[in-house]
Amino acid sequence: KEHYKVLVLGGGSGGIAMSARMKRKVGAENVAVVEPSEMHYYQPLWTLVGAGAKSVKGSGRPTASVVPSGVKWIKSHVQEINPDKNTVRTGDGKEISYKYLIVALGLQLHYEKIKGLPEAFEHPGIGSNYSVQTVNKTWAALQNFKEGNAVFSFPNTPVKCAGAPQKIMYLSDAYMRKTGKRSKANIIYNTSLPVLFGVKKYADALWEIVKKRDLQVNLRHNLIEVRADRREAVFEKLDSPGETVTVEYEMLHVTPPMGPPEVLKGNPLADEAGWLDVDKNVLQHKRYPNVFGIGDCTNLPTSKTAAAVAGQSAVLDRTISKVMKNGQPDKKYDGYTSCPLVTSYNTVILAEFDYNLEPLETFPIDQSKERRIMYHMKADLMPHLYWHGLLRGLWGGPGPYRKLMHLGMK
Ligand code: FAD
Ligand code: UQ1
Repeated sequence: KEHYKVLVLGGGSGGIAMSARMKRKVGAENVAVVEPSEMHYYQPLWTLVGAGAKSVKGSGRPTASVVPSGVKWIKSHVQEINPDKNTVRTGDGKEISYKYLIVALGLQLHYEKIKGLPEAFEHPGIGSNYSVQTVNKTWAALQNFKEGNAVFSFPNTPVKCAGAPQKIMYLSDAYMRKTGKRSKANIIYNTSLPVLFGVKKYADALWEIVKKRDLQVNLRHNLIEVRADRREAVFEKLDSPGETVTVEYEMLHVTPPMGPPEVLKGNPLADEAGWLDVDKNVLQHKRYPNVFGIGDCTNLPTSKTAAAVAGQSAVLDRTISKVMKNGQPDKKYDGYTSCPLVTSYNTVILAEFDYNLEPLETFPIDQSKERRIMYHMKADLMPHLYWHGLLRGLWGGPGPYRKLMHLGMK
């Protein structure tokens, strides 16, 4: 039976960042990561891929190239976790034991929970930036748009990067203005949420943009069915049970319902809803002290993003150090998360906030204003920070820099 001092489940943003950090701590030969995918994707780029500003090819690199050298890559999926025995079973029947376990399994997309999906993606006019298979279909739908409704959905579940469903709307609006089609388009954002964005400061700025650009926002509208042959999308009105509205579309962007990874559901490591049950301050499991969690698979009450993963990786690194030395974890995660709200092909509102939904801005300027410099950060700087910083365990979020940049300022 294989044994590792540190076993990491999932080789996405959080799993690779922690593999790199654990390699430094305990040596590469004592670390393994279980990940079935041949390719690792920088998902934040897909917002720009869907709008034709970047290529999907540029968003992926072979998993083999991001697993830190010397760390064992177990190319299989986790089938079962047994935290009472400190073992994990993989899809190919292997049993692996561990001393410390880091769970970084991400979340699952549930296109199939919308009637008519995923088959509808075979038809024109429908796309989704949330998966590598469908992101180019967004760009195709946008380019082929002639006239009619362009509809954007937001599901009735937790999602990753809660800004992404509306970023593609702003980009589509900008594209249609550029190509002279805007006057023939109705742009509609149907969201399950009761708000446009969870943090008031940024929501206020976004409502201004929505008004100025004549974008129609319908709150508490949840996509339940796509009739691709008739180009119809059906929404349920969450505040009037039983009532639905059917919208004809020329273009439809779907943000799918999302949920916890299948292996966690019903597992002793999961909470009632199926998310990994961790302490929100130190990221240690609430009942199994040798188990830790990071990223989208956890029940941390903050917005699920790679920026949050960065902040969490620095805290978790410290927590594990303490636990390995039989000490008390001390460094606390403040819920830091960030969402670069792309509002056109050259502007971004850089939302950054914490557990209390209070803005926690890195730069000493008002980040709720649309800015070109922030677009460059998102499109040109962030990918490098991701591949060379976060994934190598060298980027723990902007916390330390924020303090520097605000020196001498309130
Ligand atoms: P992931 O990176 O998704 O990794 C999970 C890994 O677990 C995957 O590699 C998967 O293959 C693996 N896995 C799943 N099941 C199993 C199993 N049973 N066994 C083994 N392995 C398994 N974040 C930002 O900070 N800024 C942004 O601008 C931004 N924009 C986004 C735009 C889009 C369109 C999308 C889709 C996401 C965006 N994000 C953004 C969110 C960000 O990509 C995620 O929050 C981040 O990748 C989460 O990291 P993770 O490690 O928790 O999950
Ligand atoms: C960030 O750290 C990060 O992860 C690498 C992102 O994901 C792509 C982000 O989008 C953002 C905004 C951050 C935060 C970084 C700075 C410099 C504010």
